[in-house]
Amino acid sequence: METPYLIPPGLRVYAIGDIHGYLVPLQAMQEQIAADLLRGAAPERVHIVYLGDYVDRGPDSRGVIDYLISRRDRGDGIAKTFIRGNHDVLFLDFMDPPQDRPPLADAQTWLRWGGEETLRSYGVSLPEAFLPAEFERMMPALRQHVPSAHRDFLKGMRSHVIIGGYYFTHAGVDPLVPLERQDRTTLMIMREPFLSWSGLLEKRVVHGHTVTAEPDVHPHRIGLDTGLYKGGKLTCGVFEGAEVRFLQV
Ligand SMILES: [Mn+2]
Repeated sequence: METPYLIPPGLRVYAIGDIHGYLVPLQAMQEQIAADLLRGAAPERVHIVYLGDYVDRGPDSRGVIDYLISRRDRGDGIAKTFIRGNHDVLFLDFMDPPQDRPPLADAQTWLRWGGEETLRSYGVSLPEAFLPAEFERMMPALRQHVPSAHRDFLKGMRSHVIIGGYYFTHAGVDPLVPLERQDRTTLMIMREPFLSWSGLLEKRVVHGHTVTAEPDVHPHRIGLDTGLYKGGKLTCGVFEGAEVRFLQV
């Protein structure tokens, strides 16, 4: 289908969906990207966008963050953007509860949604029951166990990145609000009416967050969360000019 959305000439973008603490598929995906770059004519410039939800559910959130930091610091000439997912922000908020919200409710939500696995990966022991007193013990314990480089990495995450006709973010956008006025939280949790929107948007949105069996391609959006943590695959969208293709692990 003819698309009005284009990536600027000379640039190839790789966008990687939700990782959720699974280090091995992430490493395999980076190898696939490296191999992909060696096939055919090399692009002038490369940009890798990580779509967020690096932590929770899977067994090695700590290893994933370590690995992403090492990719970021490689000096390989590849631009990288790390988008913030709702899980990554729940993790940050557990360490430093925001002043304007009751911390316990958020903390309980986080632990129920896979935060326990993240705590375990950082060597924080879990109590039998999550009583308020236990939260007060775990929060500073986690702060001690998480290297400052990891916290700096998480604090450096972006809400979105615009590349040509594409808008990359974790969950989606509010289709009733102009792109330049999107709310940061909305970008991390949006489902409807964005997912079922009919018609085009200012830019084509590339996102994760909502699991589908295969890459979810529509005129206004492309979903790349193929449910790695539920036994599905890790998906990477490859964008060049008007072309879109996929790598999977
Ligand atoms: Mn998410």
